[in-house]
This record gives sequence, C-alpha cells and structure tokens, in this order.
Amino acid sequence: MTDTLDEVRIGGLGASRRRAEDARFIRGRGTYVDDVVLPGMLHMEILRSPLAHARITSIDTSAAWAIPGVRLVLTGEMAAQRNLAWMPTLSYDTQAVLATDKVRFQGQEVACVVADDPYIARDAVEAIVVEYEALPPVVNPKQAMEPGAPVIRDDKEGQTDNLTYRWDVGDAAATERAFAEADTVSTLSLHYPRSHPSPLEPCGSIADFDVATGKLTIYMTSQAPHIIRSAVALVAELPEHMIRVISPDLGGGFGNKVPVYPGYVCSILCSILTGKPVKWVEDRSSNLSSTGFGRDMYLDGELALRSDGRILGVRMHVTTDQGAFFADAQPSKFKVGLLHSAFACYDVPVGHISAHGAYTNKAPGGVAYRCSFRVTEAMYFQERMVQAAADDLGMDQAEFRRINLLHDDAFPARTPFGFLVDSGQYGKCLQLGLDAIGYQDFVAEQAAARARGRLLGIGISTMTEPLGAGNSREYDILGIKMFDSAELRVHPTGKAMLRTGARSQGQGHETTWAQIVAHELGLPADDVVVEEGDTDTAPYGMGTYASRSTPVAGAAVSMVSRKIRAKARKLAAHLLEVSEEDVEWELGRFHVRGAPERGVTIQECAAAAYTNMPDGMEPGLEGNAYYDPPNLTWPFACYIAIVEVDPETGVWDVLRFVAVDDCGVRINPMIVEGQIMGGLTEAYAMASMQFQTYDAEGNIVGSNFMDYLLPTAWETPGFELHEVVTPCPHHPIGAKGIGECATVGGPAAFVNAVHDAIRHTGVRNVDMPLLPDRVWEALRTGHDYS
Ligand code: PCD
Repeated sequence: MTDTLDEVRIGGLGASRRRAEDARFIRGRGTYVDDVVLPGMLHMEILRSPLAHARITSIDTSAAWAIPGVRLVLTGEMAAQRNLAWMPTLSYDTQAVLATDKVRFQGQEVACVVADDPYIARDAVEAIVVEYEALPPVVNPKQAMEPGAPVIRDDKEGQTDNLTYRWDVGDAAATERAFAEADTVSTLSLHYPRSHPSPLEPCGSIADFDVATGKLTIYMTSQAPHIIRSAVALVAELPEHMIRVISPDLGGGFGNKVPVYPGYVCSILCSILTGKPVKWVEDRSSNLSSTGFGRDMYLDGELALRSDGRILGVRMHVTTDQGAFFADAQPSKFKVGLLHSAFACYDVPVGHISAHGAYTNKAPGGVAYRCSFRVTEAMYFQERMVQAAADDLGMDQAEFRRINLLHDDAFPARTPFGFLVDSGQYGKCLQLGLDAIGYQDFVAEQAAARARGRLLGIGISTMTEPLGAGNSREYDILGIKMFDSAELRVHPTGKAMLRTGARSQGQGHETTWAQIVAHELGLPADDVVVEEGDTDTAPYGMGTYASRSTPVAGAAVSMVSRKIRAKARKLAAHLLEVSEEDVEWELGRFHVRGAPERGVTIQECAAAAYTNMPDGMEPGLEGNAYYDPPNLTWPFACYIAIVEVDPETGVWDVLRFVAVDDCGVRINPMIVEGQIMGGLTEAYAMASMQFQTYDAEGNIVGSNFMDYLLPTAWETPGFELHEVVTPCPHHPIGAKGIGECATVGGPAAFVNAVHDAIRHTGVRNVDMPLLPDRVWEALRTGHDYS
C-alpha cells in the first residue's frame, strides 16, 4: 500500500463530516438531565419571591409539611444552620442560596420542597406562607447610584450604596492629549439591553449523596463540570475525589449553564438531608427570570478624530446593571469581562475605559451570552461608534473602516488596552464583503430609491473577537488557570477513545475532535469515539464557553495525538527493523525513508503496542495532554446588512446579509457554517426583538416566550456566507474559535443598516431592540430613542 490517504475521505480537517452526535439526537435518544431516573429519586421544586425587594418577616411551612408525599421543606434558616444560606459567586461576591433576610429580585429562591413526585412538590410550594414587608425596588443602575437610593446589599459589611465595582484600563492622560489634538470628537450614548441566553433545555440537576460511601454524584446542566466539582469541594468542604459531576447531553448552553445556581446547591443539600437522589428541573419562566442574563450595559463613548479620517483615541465609560448579586462568570482579573477588547481590530494609538457596576433588584448574571465575556457589548459599542464617527466626518463608512483597520503587516499588534492581536487579513475580508454585496451599486440604488420615498440602508460591522481563554498568565476562574486537556486511548485494533475537559452543548465536539485525531494520526474519524462531561473519567478542564474549546481543548487533542504518533514511530521502527530516524510519516502510515513501499499503518503500530513492543517499552498506546495557549485566538468578521424601513410603520426587513468570517483553518466547514448561521440568528434576535424589561415595581416582563421573543425560521433572514482563512500562528492546526463571532459582530450590522436608512432624520441612536414603534417614533420626531 503506497497510496497516501485522502484526508477528507477519512473525515480529517476540512471534511464536512456529518455530525456523529446527531445519530442519537434526531432519533430522540439523547440523554438530558431530565431523562435520568435514579432508583428512589425524589423531586424538588423552588418557591420564588413574587416581590423584587422585600424583607421577609415570617415563613410558615407547616401546611406544606402536612401534604402526603412531602419529604422535606427547606428554608434559608435551615440552610444557614449548615452554613449554606449564602454561596460565593464566580466574581468574588456572595449570593443567597435561599433568602434569609430579604428578597432582592422577583423570582429569587426563598424555600424548596422535596416530594415523591414533582406535582406534590409544586402543590406544597404553594402551601408555604411567606410574609413580606415590601421595600422600594430599584430597577436601573442610574437610579441605583442616586444618593438616598435604598441599599440593596445591606447584608454586606461596609456597603452603604449600590456600587458593585469600579474598574478602569488604558492611559487616561495620553487619551486626554489625543482628544485635545482632535479635529472632531464624535460622541455616542447607547444601551445594550438585558437579554437572556434561553437555551431550549432549562437548567436542572440530580444530586445523589450515597450515605454508605460518602460519594456525591451530581448530574447537572453544566458547561464546566470540573469547575463545579472544585467549587462544590470548596464550599461544601467535601473531598474532591468523592464528588462526581456528570454533565449529560445539554440542550444548548449559550453561557446560561456556566454559573452556579441556587437550585443546584439546594438539590445537593436536599439529597444529603434526605439520603435520596433529588431531582430539580426548572421551568421556562424560572429559567428566564432567575438565571444569568446577558448585557445590560450603558455606554458613553467618544472618538477623537483627525479630519483625514484617522482615529486618534477612544474613550468609553460604561455602567453595568449587575442585578442583586455580582455573579458574572469571568476571569478574575477583569471586572467587565473582556470589554477592553473594544477597538482591537483598529489601529488606535490610545484609549481609556472606565466602568462601574450597580446592584439593582433584578436577577444576577452578566453571563457571556454567546460572547467571550462582555465582548458582545464591546463590539457593538465599537461598531456603532465607528458608524457615527464616519457620519460626523462626512465619510463613507466602508472607507472609514478601511483607513483605520489594522493592516496585514501590522501583526502582531498591541491594542491600547494591552491585548496582543496576532494575525488577520482585515482589509481582504472587508473588500470581499463589499464586493459580495455590491456596495458601490447599492449606494447608487439607495439614492435613487430614496428619491422615490423608499428607505434603504446598509450597515457594516467589522470586528475581531478574543476567543479561547486563556493563557494562564492572564486568565483564571476562581484562581484555577484557564488551560484545557485531552486524553486519547488507542485500542489494539486501532479504534480510539478520546476525552477532553470541554463540554459540548450542541456545537458538535464528538464530530470535530475525531477529525483532529484523523488529521494527526490518519485514523478514520469514524474510528474515534469522543466523550465529555464526566469528571470521574474526563481529564481536568475548564469547560466550554467563550468559544474556547477549539482554541484550547482542540489544541490539546492535537498535542495528545502527536504524543501518540511519537510512540507509534518507535513501534514502527521496531516493526520495520530500522532506526527511528529512518522512519518517515505520511498520513496514517510510517515508511522507511527512500523505500515508500516498506511501511506499516498506524493500526499496525497500535496492535504492536499491545502484542509486539520492543524490549523495555511500556505497553499500550495512550496519553494525555494539558494545553496552555500562548495567546487568545483572534478570528475576524465582516458582516454587512441591507435593510428596507417602511416609513409608514417603522417595520424593517432584511433584504440581504453577507457574512465574511475568518476563523483560521476550519475543521468542519459545515459545522462552522451552522455556527455562523445560528449566531447571526441570535444577533438578529437582539437587534430586532429580544430584551428583558422590568416594570417600576421590578416585575419581570420577559418571563415567557410570549414576551421574550425567539426568532423562528419565518422571521430569520437568509445569510450569504463567505470565508477568508488566516491560520492562527500559535494553534497547532491553525484554528481560531468561531462559535460566538456572529452573535458578537452581527447586531451592529443590522442596527447600523437601519440607522443608515433613517439618516436623513438626523437620528443618531435608537436603542436595541429596534422594534417598529421605536423606529417609527424616531422617523416621526427625529429624536433618538434611548
Ligand atoms: N470549529 C471548526 N473549525 C474552527 C473553529 C470551530 O470546525 N476553526 C467547530 C468546533 O470544533 C465546534 C464548533 O465549531 O464544533 C464551535 O467551536 P468553538 O468556536 O471552539 O466554540 P466552542 O467552545 O466549542 O463552543 C462554545 C460556543 C459558545 S461560547 C456559545 S455561547 C454557543 C456556541 O458555542 N453555544 C452553542 N455555539 C453553540 N452551538 C450550539 N448548537 N449550542 C450552543 O449552546 Mo458562551 O460563552 O457559553 O456564552
């Protein structure tokens, strides 16, 4: 056999291989938390606060206890006896598990009931009588920071106002100087509304504390099972090897399944107290109203501009609404995630960002809803500011970007906020996008259409997103460094089992990781089974969010495969009876240098590892790799939307949408395209219809899918996809993350397009979502909507 293997045929890099996991998903054979049934399992329901801010004066659980089938009614006071009424958050704050003193948002956990079935538990929850003394609610951060505002976190010693944090980055003085030299200063104030990841499967857990062995097994909806295991070990003071976290199939995550929720903790405590497995699965409203939201950030932004179009400096002040507890899941060094990645794709010499957060009477979260820790806000603000600046200078928006984007010879480039952007072809992506949409022709058509009263607009969004935290110098969660891992076992027959520290929620890791092994070892991807999500079997890893799996765990898959290949080379030399130096590798096979017909396949090497190893060699063909990336990966995207706004109603339609993505080498082009389309759909949702609001009493409005909207196939526009490939210089196979790019960069393209269509009114900003009534109002009055 001297034919070289066709990599695409064996399902290696670049193969649009069908998704291995779909065989079970499309047959309804996935195993989600709610599908797991354990012997003797009990069911838990949570009593949630109807009020946004109130003191608890009494809780009477006697009627609930009296209901047959009720096994336990747990209150905050009982949890406090175990030191578990409060828990630490991922941002070094504390969060109530079950309220003891006050409730601080509508939907907060007050008590829970464990019963023989979920219906009894739900009835019993309703039988609990809580008396509240209502307090004035605070529903936005500006109100929260006013003097005399009611102090929400009066549980915290020394907290006399609602300030959560203050943070700043950049060079304030140098930025000041840049603004002094500017010909024009462009300003813009925006709000990125509160949104919710709303995965199809809500959150849930089954805790199973085995009184005989002392081992705690938790099935749970977690994007990061190992972090949870470490956190439980620390908080509950249980030894780590006696905790097993299993994250079975997940029905989407989108950042919603990163935090630790009170429901998980309660199910653990209830299992310990009852000695039985306890299942908790929240309903849709609970998910929408009490689990981690995204965004809710206000911007005051300024760009210092030179009349020839160069950006001289950027200044951003942001205010974040944190809800009642500061529970953002983010690297510990950074208080507003990676907000400071703003303007990373532009050649901006100086900048300064200042930020502060406020507690309000809303659910906590600040989760990275399809976003690498607050990058979505960063890129939205950036691209809205860029469009406003081009307008202020009277320049074409594409030309303004072309002038300011980093040029290909600029890499590696240090951003004003300290990131190192290492690769890209930004100008090429932009040009490809403009050509694909027919930019010049459109500009002419737009003018002609306007003369006939039709409002057409074009919006561009160009951005780079830092994906793949971390490197361990900069990034950690609760002190644990952000590396990742892979373990590969090649069996005697050449079939293999791969495990990683990541956890797919639908992205397709079972498919793509096998493709990396196929690329490195020449084993057909179908011969590699991938397993993730069980801390008893998977190597330690930081989980899947921030599109970090390909950059970090995916790199570990490459590295472990290379270790296996190195051992296989020794086995090949032994089988071929030559020295190792005389053995050459081609995909899936070693041959003797200069004699290509004399070779052995990787499968033959695998067999030899168990049946015919050289003297002194350890048997077996398996290994693991821990990977600490030298840098983040920096994918780039150019998104362009064309919209038409109906002047009579404010309704806008997307006529065309072009996306050019550069995520480096694509492992599975079909999956990458699916990621981009899904991401753009969520971008469209936020731009057009999605937001969570609260009324003045702090009642959440978006607590169901009638009020909190998800776009269906009917509303979602068609997307035209294009690609540029700039391999990542430090990733073993040149891949960059892609999962979030379209959600991060997409919204600004839609919003900029609508603003371009209504530019003649002088309106600078309509806040998302661009609901027809907001656009209509802006058209009619010429006033901003914010
Ligand atoms: N890839 C390829 N190539 C390249 C890249 C990538 O192929 N170059 C592919 C991979 O492998 C996978 C995917 O694609 O499969 C993705 O990836 P990435 O980018 O790495 O990412 P990941 O880490 O894996 O994931 C994550 C993401 C996120 S973050 C989110 S939100 C979302 C996304 O992912 N989510 C989700 N997507 C998705 N999908 C689905 N289906 N589901 C879900 O849930 Mo966060 O932070 O959490 O918020």
